[in-house]
Amino acid sequence: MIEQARRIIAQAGRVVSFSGAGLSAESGIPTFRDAQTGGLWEKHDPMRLASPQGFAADPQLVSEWYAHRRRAIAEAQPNGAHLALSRRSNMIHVTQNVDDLLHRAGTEHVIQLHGTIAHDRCNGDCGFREAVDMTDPPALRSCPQCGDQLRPAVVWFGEALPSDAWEEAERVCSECEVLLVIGTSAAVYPAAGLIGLAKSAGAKIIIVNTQSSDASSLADVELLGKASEVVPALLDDPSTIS
Ligand code: BV8
Ligand code: ZN
Repeated sequence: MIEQARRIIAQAGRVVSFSGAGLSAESGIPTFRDAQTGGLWEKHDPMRLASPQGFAADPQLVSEWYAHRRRAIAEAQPNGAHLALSRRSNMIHVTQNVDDLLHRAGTEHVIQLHGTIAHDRCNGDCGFREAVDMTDPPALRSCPQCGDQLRPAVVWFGEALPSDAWEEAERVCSECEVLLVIGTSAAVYPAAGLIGLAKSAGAKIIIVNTQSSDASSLADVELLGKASEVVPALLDDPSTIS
């Protein structure tokens, strides 16, 4: 299987990666699914916390949850999969992850569909935005520009994706020859729709996941294994470097 995947990548010019929480799982960042089955916040539904309604109902709780995640991300290190992707300067990386591990691995061309947890922005529409210290994340605070509340610059459930990131992701996924899908349950939309878009545009779909997912039926090759092992084995092999 991995030989077949290497051949497909070796023959391709335009290779795009599409990733989810499974890419960062081995760096110690719990996936959304794991978040529902383990750890401090297990009694809170992540999709409830990651929503405008959740923030309106209890902004203190939501900002503490993001502070908790920011500290965990600051303590984490990019794993073998992030580093292997960063060594592919001719690849474009579309991710659902709000963590900064791809960037910290030195990866260029990262499109974050669901925003970044490393910034705060105004919850109103005055446009204020600033980077936060992830090792010492700020508590709930007001916007210095308009006095509304500041919130993480991530896309919450029920909110639209940033149009520039979405349009660029649609373009690169409809023009790629190979879409390397890493560590996603492919259950959140419109992001998951990019896999079908690439497939219908003629791309080969290679999936890396520890188990089958909603995207399995679209796979040309499905490699069941850990991202930090399979992705380097796939991309670092000289036969795939065109
Ligand atoms: C919107 C940021 C409308 C916040 C996130 C169509 C059909 C059904 C529902 C909808 C639909 N269209 C819209 C919806 C509603 C909703 C949605 O999709 N709901 C789902 C749950 C059914 N979508 C939205 O609300 C979107 N907005 O539609 O707005 C609109 C439009 C115009 C104008 C106004 C409004 C916004 C969605 C984005 C929400 N924000 N994150 C934060 O992080 O705090 S989503 C968040 O959850 C992540 O970003 C990611 O996208 C998702 C989690 O999925 P994964 O990353 O795949 O992680 P998961 O835990 O699920 O799975 C991990 C996978 O890794 C597993 O497969 C596992 O096997 C694998 N794995 C684990 N370990 C490893 C591994 N693989 C390899 N190696 C390992 N070691
Ligand atoms: Zn403001």
